[in-house]
Amino acid sequence: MRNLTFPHELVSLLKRTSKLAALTGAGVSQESGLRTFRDAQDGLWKQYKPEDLASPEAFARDPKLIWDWYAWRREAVKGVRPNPGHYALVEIEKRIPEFILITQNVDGLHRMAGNKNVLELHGNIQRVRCSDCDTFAETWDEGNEEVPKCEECGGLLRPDVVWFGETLPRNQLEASVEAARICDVFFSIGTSGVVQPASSLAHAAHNQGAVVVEINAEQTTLTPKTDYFFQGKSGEILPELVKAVWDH
Ligand code: BV8
Ligand code: ZN
Repeated sequence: MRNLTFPHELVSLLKRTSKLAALTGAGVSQESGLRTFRDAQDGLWKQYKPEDLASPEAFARDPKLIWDWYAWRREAVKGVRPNPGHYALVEIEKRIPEFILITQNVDGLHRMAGNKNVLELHGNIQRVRCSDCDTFAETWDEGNEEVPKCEECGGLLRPDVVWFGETLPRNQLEASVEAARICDVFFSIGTSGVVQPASSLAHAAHNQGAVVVEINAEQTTLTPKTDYFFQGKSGEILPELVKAVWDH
């Protein structure tokens, strides 16, 4: 791993900042072996675009297809572990008093790695709820031919994620808008910045004068507005940054 050097003023800013917000996307989980949202489809699912499956319309049209897609993705998540990028964010939470981790990811890997203050803007694929009465299901019969039903009301079970066209959980969204408004430093990590309203958070932070740092494998529409852009893998860059700021 090349020895990354970080601009001195960024290192000293991170040493003294108390309010840091980080927004993460699928790129942070890529090195855990989870394909990013845009290239998540393979095998049976290759023929579908994720946006066409992750919607209430798709679920209404073919509940079993959508249920099976999420069952396949739950299995994929079961097999993966947090990577060094996730663990670096746990280190950052330990060292920065008012750190908040806002994630678009539904894989639960940030909490698994040990982050406590996590806002899951798009839900969590491991949680399953009733599509009618919102009761959470702890267990369900995965194996049979049709979509499992709610024990309370008989409604169809669904993953507890936010589909395209659905509103984000109010309290998570409000807390993340507030975090973007008051932070001194805003990190955007492993996200293409395509999906709204999550992607508006970095712009809001920039507009209120926060220092914006982007870590991503490719440039994005946010890049021109950032104060620092590190191109590469978050699982390599974040641990190096933690070392440069806090470990010596
Ligand atoms: C809503 C859960 C409306 C489901 C997801 C305003 C403007 C424009 C559009 C809209 C808007 N408001 C609403 C919309 C429509 C829509 C939208 O944004 N569409 C997009 C396609 C344009 N938004 C919505 O529908 C949202 N709802 O706003 O409600 C409303 C309002 C009022 C009343 C009623 C309704 C809901 C959006 C949530 C959708 N659900 N997930 C599921 O997962 O199945 S979003 C889904 O896509 C993922 O969860 C993920 O969050 C997102 C993908 O984005 P990324 O995380 O950025 O992933 P991506 O693959 O794109 O990028 C990865 C990046 O990482 C890449 O840049 C890559 O280079 C980089 N990378 C790869 N490897 C690495 C790496 N970087 C570093 N290291 C590496 N190793
Ligand atoms: Zn129900």
